[in-house]
Amino acid sequence: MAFQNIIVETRGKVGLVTLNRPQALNALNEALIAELNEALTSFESNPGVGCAVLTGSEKAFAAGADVKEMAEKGYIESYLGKFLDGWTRVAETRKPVIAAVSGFCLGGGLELAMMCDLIIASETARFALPEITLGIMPGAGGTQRLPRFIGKAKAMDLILTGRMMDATEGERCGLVARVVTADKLLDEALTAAAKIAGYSQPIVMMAKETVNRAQEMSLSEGVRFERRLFLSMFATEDQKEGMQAFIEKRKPRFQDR
Ligand code: DAK
Repeated sequence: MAFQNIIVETRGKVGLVTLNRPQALNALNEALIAELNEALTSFESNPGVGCAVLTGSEKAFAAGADVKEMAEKGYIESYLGKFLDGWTRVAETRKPVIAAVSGFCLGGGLELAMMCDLIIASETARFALPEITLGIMPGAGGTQRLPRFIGKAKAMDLILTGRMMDATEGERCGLVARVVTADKLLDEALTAAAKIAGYSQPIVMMAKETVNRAQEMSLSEGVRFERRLFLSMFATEDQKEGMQAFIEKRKPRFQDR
């Protein structure tokens, strides 16, 4: 597929998607989301890719869903036409996805970043859910995911006022995993992704799935789920290799089985 709105590359075992609508600060229109989903699907089915990085430009990760595309939509037309369908693909990705965020990360852009597994931000990153200023509220998981990241008080603050939060505040309240200078952002994200991609792929995927279950389950059910998957890892060759390599003081050679 030839992409018009994103750039797709692989760097070793890392799949890299760069949102590329500079004229609209990477506003997310239907065509871009379809292309992103296509790229993620190709990474999922490629055994040579172990982790993905999703990034934008220095000025904007994404300034939200495309307001110009949305403005004239009506309810029945939107409902019947599955308007804005396909936005959950990132959250359904089984391999890890890192969001590398610089500049504006607003509305649907922040919702997209929160569907990734971790956010690495440059000092220039600005986060907001400004939908309230447009006469709507977040509609791609923002009201549900943001409080899980940063708690109810701060989520209410952001969602009801529409204000922007900088990277330092984002890291302090748990939205952002790491903050780096703008020139280091992509390197930092690619290095983290390469590290993840160098581990056993099924084990990484199980670890991701288990952490995500923590959002959906009670503690005791989650711990039980963890125990089941943990024990299953002793049926893998990679567990044998990982532990043997430790004992022999060498680097493990994981085979993804
Ligand atoms: N949509 C369309 N175009 C946008 C845009 C957006 N979200 N953000 C920026 N642009 C365009 C601007 O219109 C401008 O285009 P021209 O006028 O040059 O043609 C160009 O990008 C540069 O923007 P500015 O001239 O405004 O640049 P500034 O540096 O002055 O300001 C800004 C940057 C980010 C503060 C400003 O552009 C801004 O406030 N943008 C809008 C931010 C916003 O309100 N975002 C939230 C949109 S609502 C759902 C899925 C998703 C959603 C909902 C439901 N489902 C699955 C159900 C999401 C909704 C949203 O995200």
